[in-house]
Amino acid sequence: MKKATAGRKVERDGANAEGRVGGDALAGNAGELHQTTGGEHPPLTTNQGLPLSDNQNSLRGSPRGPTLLEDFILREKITHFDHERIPERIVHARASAAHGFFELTRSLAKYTTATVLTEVGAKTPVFTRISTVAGGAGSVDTPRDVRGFAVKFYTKEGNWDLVGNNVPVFFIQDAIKFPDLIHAVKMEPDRGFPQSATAHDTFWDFISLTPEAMHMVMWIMSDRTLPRSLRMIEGFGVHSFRLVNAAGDATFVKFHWRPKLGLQSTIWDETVKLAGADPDYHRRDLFEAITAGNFPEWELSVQLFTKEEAEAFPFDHLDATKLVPEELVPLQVIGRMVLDRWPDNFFAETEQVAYCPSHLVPGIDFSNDPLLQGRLFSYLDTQLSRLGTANFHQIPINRPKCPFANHQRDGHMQIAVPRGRVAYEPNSLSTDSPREAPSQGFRTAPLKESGEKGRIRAESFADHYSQARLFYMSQTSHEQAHIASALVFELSKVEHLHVREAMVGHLRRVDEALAKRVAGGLALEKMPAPAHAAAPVQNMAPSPALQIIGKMKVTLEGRCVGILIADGSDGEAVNALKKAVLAAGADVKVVAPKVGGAKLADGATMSADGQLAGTPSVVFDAVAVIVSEAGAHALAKESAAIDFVRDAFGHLKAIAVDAGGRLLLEHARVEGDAGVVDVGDRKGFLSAAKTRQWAREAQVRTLA
Ligand code: HDD
Repeated sequence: MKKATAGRKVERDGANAEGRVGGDALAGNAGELHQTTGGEHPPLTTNQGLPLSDNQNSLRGSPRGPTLLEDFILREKITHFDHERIPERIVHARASAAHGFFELTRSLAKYTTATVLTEVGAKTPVFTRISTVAGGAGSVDTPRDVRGFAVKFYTKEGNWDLVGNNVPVFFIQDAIKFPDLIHAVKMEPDRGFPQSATAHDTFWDFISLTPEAMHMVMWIMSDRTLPRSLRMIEGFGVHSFRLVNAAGDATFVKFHWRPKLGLQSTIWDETVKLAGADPDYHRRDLFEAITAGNFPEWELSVQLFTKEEAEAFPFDHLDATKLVPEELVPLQVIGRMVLDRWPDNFFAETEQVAYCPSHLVPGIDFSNDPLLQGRLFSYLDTQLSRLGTANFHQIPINRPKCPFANHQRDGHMQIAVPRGRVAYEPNSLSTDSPREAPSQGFRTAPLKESGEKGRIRAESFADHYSQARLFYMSQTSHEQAHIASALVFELSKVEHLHVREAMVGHLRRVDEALAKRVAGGLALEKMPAPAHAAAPVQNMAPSPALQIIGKMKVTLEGRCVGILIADGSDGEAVNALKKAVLAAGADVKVVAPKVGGAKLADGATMSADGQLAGTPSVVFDAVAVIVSEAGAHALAKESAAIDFVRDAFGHLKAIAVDAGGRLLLEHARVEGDAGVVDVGDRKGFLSAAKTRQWAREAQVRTLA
């Protein structure tokens, strides 16, 4: 009979045969064969520091008997595991984040005392989290959704959180509507779907009854909510804030982040397919860029205006559904943000980071925007619920990098060990306890208030359509078509006819032609009456700065080209193209039917970065097909290869082909146009790849 040693630890080197009996040898230690060897591994311990001798087997009454309650090691491990999750954010649960720095290039000393905005050349550490809004933490990266753009500046004077979005306006004017808005957009409560989508009844029902949302609706129906990369989105502080100088004078300010790589979006069909091809598309893209040293960068700009200037605007800038056109108040670039370090741990940093619009520094102050005022309460309250303690500021990602001291004490998870007798202020018993600092401390900039107390919406907030119209009218014709088509798509998912009609009624106030296109796309029998407008709709001068196409940078920098190869491909042609694309600043990935690679015409093997079935062309900005005639015939039988070229064409991408590649296009019934270029014409391909083939769109889909 074997010795009763089944539960005993097997030696790491596997030499001790004594313990290798029964389940121990089979289940317990099979994985050990693959553990790394060498290096200095510290002993595995419990949370109390007790070294473990066995992490594979729980304590059992006999080798095949019950597990014992005595097994405190098992219980500690499982208990901790059971408590691993904290409540996910009610909005903005899905996100990616990175560390970096903000460098000031132009001083705003005339307007503010905030050193982060006055010390040119100083680098302030930041942690930036970019999120979707509606989906849960495990939802895909690419729904049609607004992106949150939250930056924590660890300044010398405390943490400043600029918690914005990639859209400069918001759905509602008053924070009291926020829970309704979010309940409307989230999964419908009786059925639990759709996840992360506005295309459903409750969202559009709420919107159709909320005219102030129309401006933001234009933005979310545009391709702004379908970003190509998180590195290619803009960010906005949305609200007006105030900068306060040493004399106590206040100037209104709006903050804008502009991506160095230019603004770029995908198109709807591409986005839908991306969600299946790679649910982590944006996270992977950001991770790969940062780990490769291609650090994403944004310029920070401000719009500055006085109270008197604001009074002359044809809208109220305290209303978060309004933007200040940059043609009216130009942007001034004041610095840059570079994200150069991926977090070490997703939970500890990206999940536990706690942003609050109420985190600001001396020299920056709030405005009376009623949405902002409500946010000042909501975020702190949310962090208490999410992180479970008022001591969340002690978590490393949230801790200010400047000294901080006060008399707040105790509470759950208190990490600090305050010394001394005194925990109050004023006091006469201590010589070194923290005291208020009148000269350097935060001061609220004075503002005279007068008027009637009450639940009253200012009359200056009544114009809900003029800027919606401004946005729509400022777009190129391609972008207008995308907005109209997005509205048709979304409203087609709405079951209630009266909601569809109500929305078209609103669109009639934005632009009659747009309303007609959407009504046509929905096949409405008759045109609904225009919605009531509480204020006359103004015709504002178009603002080209609101476009995407106009702002797309003609570049391959930060983009990626996919080259499809197969057995028999011309390796020289592939390498020459690779070299040219890399020189233009883009990344290159080779796709082949098998990930191990393909046997080239010269007999050499070229390895692949992706398998064709799992690497569709949607993940690339432009593609090339370099295959032999036999290769083309073989690929013609693969739907993944046909989809590869058809989608690249349908998504308006440049395609480089050799003779075999052209053959595959023929099989896919892709006729070709100016964006389909011979692989030898590298200059032609690079120039086509730097943009989209907009002229092709009418050929490949019917837009509203
Ligand atoms: Fe909010 C999170 C941006 C209005 C209440 N919001 C959150 C985040 C961003 C924004 C980027 C994620 C922060 C992170 O990465 O952790 N929110 C905005 C913008 C708004 C806005 C730009 C309008 C201009 N939010 C808004 C209102 C309320 C909230 C009016 C409530 C009255 N937002 C929250 C929240 C969240 C949040 C529930 C969820 C998680 C969190 O705060 O930390 O408190």
